[in-house]
Amino acid sequence: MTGFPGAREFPQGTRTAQDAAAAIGCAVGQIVKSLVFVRDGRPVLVLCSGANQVDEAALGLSKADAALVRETTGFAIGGVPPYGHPAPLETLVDEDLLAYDEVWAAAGTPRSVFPLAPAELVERSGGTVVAVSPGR
Ligand code: 5CA
Repeated sequence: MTGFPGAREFPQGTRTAQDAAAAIGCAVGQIVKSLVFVRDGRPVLVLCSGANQVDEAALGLSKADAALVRETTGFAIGGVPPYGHPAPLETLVDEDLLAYDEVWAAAGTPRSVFPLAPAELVERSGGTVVAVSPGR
């Protein structure tokens, strides 16, 4: 948990979006899930609201396994931050996150999260804003 301003540590754990929302006392939709998928053999990071599910078929994505998550982001599942990875990574940002003033993302561990404005999330991740469940 380094380099993420405002990061907070929760001993009870923030491994899942539900855990994080309960610890912080915010809506589950305000939690940023940093999920790694594969498309055309390349990793794609989806920054998804904790309230949503990525429609893998609609976006042409398949789930990465734990080893690829680690290799791609440098972090283990449960603590993957939305940016600050070893190499640039194609990134999609769930449009529903933009409805909030503040969202919270993992700060590199399963017990730490940090707050930021959604516009900052888009800017720092270099992500493209999309509907993660188009047609729903
Ligand atoms: N710290 C929390 C909130 S910021 C967090 O990291 N949530 S998360 O959603 O970004 O990370 C957990 C996600 O990792 C799960 O939703 C699931 O999609 C994925 N995951 C969990 N176990 C595995 C696994 N064995 N292989 C691949 N992905 C997994």
